[in-house]
Amino acid sequence: MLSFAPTSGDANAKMECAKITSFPVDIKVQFKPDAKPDDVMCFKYYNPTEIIMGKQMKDWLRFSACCWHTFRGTGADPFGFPTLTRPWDDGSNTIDNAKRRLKVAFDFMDKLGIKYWTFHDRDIAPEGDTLEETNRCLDEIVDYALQLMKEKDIKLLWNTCNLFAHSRYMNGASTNPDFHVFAYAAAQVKKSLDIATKMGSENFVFWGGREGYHTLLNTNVRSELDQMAKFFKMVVAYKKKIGFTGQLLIEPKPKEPSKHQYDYDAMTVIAFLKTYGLDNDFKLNIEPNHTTLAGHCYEHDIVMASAYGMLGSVDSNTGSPDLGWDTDQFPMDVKSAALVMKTIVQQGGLTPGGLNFDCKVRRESTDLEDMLIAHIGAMDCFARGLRIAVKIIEDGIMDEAVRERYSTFESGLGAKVKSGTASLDDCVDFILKNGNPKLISGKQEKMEAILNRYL
Ligand code: XUL
Ligand code: CO
Repeated sequence: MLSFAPTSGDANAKMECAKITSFPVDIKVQFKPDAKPDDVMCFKYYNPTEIIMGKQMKDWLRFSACCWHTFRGTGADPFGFPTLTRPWDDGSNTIDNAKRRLKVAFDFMDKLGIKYWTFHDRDIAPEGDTLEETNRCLDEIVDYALQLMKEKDIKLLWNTCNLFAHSRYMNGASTNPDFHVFAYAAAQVKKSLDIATKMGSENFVFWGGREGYHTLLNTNVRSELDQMAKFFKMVVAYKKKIGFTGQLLIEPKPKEPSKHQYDYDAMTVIAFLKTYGLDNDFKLNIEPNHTTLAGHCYEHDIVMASAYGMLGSVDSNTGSPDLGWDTDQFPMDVKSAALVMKTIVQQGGLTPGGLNFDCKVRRESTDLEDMLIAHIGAMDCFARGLRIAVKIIEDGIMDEAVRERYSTFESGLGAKVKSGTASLDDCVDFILKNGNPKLISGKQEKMEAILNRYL
C-alpha cells in the first residue's frame, strides 16, 4: 500500500530541511551475538559475512529497503492525518526535496548495511503535467541516484511503475477498458524499463494495483485478461530489444484496492502465465501479507511458487491475519521466517531476487529511531529464520518424514503411476489383489512438535 500525503510545509521546516542530508541518528549497526534483549540497535543473529551452507548470510538474505513506505510514508490513514514528521522532508513536490530524501535514504541503508533498494517511478521523482516533463524529472533523479548507489555501493533490486495512484488509472492500467489509458501505462513502463537497464536493476516488478474489477456488471473479464497478456508480451519484446537482463516479476494480491484483482495468488498468476505462454519470461514476487489476505497461511505462496520453479523474490512483510486488509508490518515472527527461509534455501537461494522490506512502521511509531529498529528487528528475524531453516535441513528429520509419507509412489504400481505408465484398469487389479487401504496417520501434531524443537 502507498500513501503520498505531504509531511510538513511551513517555512521554518523548509529552512531546517535544507540542512539535513544524512539520517539523523548516529549509528553503524553491528553484530553483537551477546546482546541483551532490550539492546535492539544491533544484530544478534545477522552476521553478514558468516558462511552458512556454503554462502555468506548476506547472499542468502539479500535485504532491500523500499522507497515508498520508508521514505514516502507519512502515517496518514483513511481516518487520520500524517503522524510521521521526517526532518529532511519539507513536504514540497520539488526536485530538491526528492534529492534530499534520496540522499538521506542512502545514508539510512548504509547505516543498516542494506545493499539493495527498490522504488516506484513516482516515489523518487515528482510527476509533471505531461509525459515528457515527468520523464525529464525522472532522468534528473535517476542520474543522482546512480551517483548515490556508486558512493554507498548499494544496488537496485527492482524498480516498478506506479500504475494505480493517478486518477487516470481508476479503471485499471493494462486492463482499462479505454485504450488511451492502456497506451499511457505502456509509455510509463517503457520509460521504467529504460531506467532499469541504465541502473543495472536485477529485476523489474509488476503489481497490478487496479488490474481487477469492482463489479462484473460493467466488466468483460476475458477482454481485460487478454489485454494484460498483450501488455506483458509487449514488455517481453521491449526487454529483448533494449537488452535488459533483469528478471521480470509479477506480485500477486487478491484484493485492495480492487475488490477482486486478477493476480489473486501464486497459483492464479502461474495459471495466467502458462495460459498466455508467458511462463518462461516471468517469475513471482511473493508478499506474504497478500498471501494471508488470499486466505492462505503465511508461507503458502512461497511454497507454491517455489514448487513450480517460479519463486523470484519476496516482499518480506506481514499482515495481521485477524484483519481483512493490507497492514504491511515488519516481519517479526521467527517461525514464519524459518519456514520461508527453508523453502528459499532448498531452492538454492533467491538470486537475482531478494528480501524486500515492503513494510511501514505503525503510524504510532513516531520516533526516527523506530525506522532503524523496525529494519534491524526484521533483518534479525530473517537471519534467525535462516539459521533455524539450515538446522532443520541439515538434520533432515522433517524432510524425511514427508518423503516417507509419499513412499508408496516410489515402488510397484505407485511408481508406474508416477512415471505415467499405469492405467485405471491396473488400479482396479491392484485393489482386487490388496483389498481396502488402511488409515495412515497424517502426524500433524508430531510435525508441529518437531518444528517447535528447532525454534
Ligand atoms: C501493494 C504492494 C506494492 C508492490 C509494488 O500492496 O505490495 O507496494 O510491492 O507496487
Ligand atoms: Co509488495
